[in-house]
Amino acid sequence: MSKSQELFTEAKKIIPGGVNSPVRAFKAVGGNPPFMVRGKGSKIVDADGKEYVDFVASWGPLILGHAHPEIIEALSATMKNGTSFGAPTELEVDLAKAIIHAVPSMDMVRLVNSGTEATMSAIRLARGYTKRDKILKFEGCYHGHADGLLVKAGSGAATLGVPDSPGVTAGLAKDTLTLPYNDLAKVKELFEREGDSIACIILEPIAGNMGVIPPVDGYLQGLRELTQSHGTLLIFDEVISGFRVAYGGAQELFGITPDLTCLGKIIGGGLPVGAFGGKRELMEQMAPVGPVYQAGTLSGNPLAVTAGLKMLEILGREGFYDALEEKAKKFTDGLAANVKESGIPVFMTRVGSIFCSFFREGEVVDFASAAGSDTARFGKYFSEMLSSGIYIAPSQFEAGFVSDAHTEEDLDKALEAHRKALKSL
Ligand code: KE4
Repeated sequence: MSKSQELFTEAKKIIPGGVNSPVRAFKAVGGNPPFMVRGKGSKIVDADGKEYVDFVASWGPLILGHAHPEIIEALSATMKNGTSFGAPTELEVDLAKAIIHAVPSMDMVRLVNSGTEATMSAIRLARGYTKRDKILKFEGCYHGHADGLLVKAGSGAATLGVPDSPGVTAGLAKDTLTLPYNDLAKVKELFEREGDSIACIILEPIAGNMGVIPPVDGYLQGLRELTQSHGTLLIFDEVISGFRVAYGGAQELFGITPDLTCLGKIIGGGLPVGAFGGKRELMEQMAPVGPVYQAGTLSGNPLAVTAGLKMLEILGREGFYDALEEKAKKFTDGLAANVKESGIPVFMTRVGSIFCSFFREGEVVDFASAAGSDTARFGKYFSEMLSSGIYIAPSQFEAGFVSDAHTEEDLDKALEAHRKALKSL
């Protein structure tokens, strides 16, 4: 028995499913998850000493790869002064400034500890501000595990086939309306009927939790116009896309200004963090200035803020995104060439350095079409890649991430493994 298997057996006795987040359990792809012990740059090493080229990047945060020296150095310096005060610090002001500078739709920002907290709080703010109860989300979008958002959710919920989790009361779920992603006509119909009772639309401007699905032309603009004309707030959940597809996120890439933005992952540089922000008029509804309550023991903690500050500083350097775009395009063009040569039906998507291969014929534009993928074939592909030392997300309904740390050699190795894996299907 491998060390990872031993650890997994032990873990399953005391942690549900042996994991602290369901998608890590490999249920969708079979087999046992390797337990990781260290990472450096583009590589991670498991408990049995096997090395992998990592395309999961801790589900997105590690756009610079593992254990980036400048981030480690900054953390070591901060740690010497203590780890948490539960009091305001200059570091939080600095990170707030950096975020607001990067995301012009934000006059103000509140730091929290996860993407879930960010979206949960943004929705509470939208309901408190508009005095409306209903929200609209889209099937297959995942915004964390707050009760009202576990309705037709993506990511692990879709992977495990529990998009509507038990424990979410009918009372809560009734206020969460859902429609297919990328179908503006359906949103128009809904808004004609009840737009004036909808507090907000929340969506991933680039869906990253049902695989990666870009918005179709005009979709985001259409949502912006509809919400504007009905007094509904538009919330962009940029927990994945924020600082990933551009320094200013998807809203910069597509030129659409939401009312509120949720962030996470990258802004914590690999430590627990989330944030939500928007126009001053909205954010000043938040306690202690306004009546909408939200709080957190470790919100804005010095370690996550230090890692996030350093990461944003590095991402802000000249040419970072151009270089990453070039690297990601070259890599996914290579994947596409392999697919063509193999004759296996795969629909590929990419926005910036996030990408996905849907194992199916035909286009994928929403959850229904994503769900038509051959998940058994994806499982076999996943296992082949893993045994070749390539670590990709253990689910068809997740994103792949190219990082600044991936070298030409890494990407060539991944392309060779990909070619071999396709041949085995
Ligand atoms: P967290 O609470 O996991 O920090 O963030 C929730 C969240 C919110 N919004 C978006 C767009 C997200 O993608 C996420 C979390 N992403 C998943 C993976 N796609 C996290 C991985 C996991 O659940 O273990």
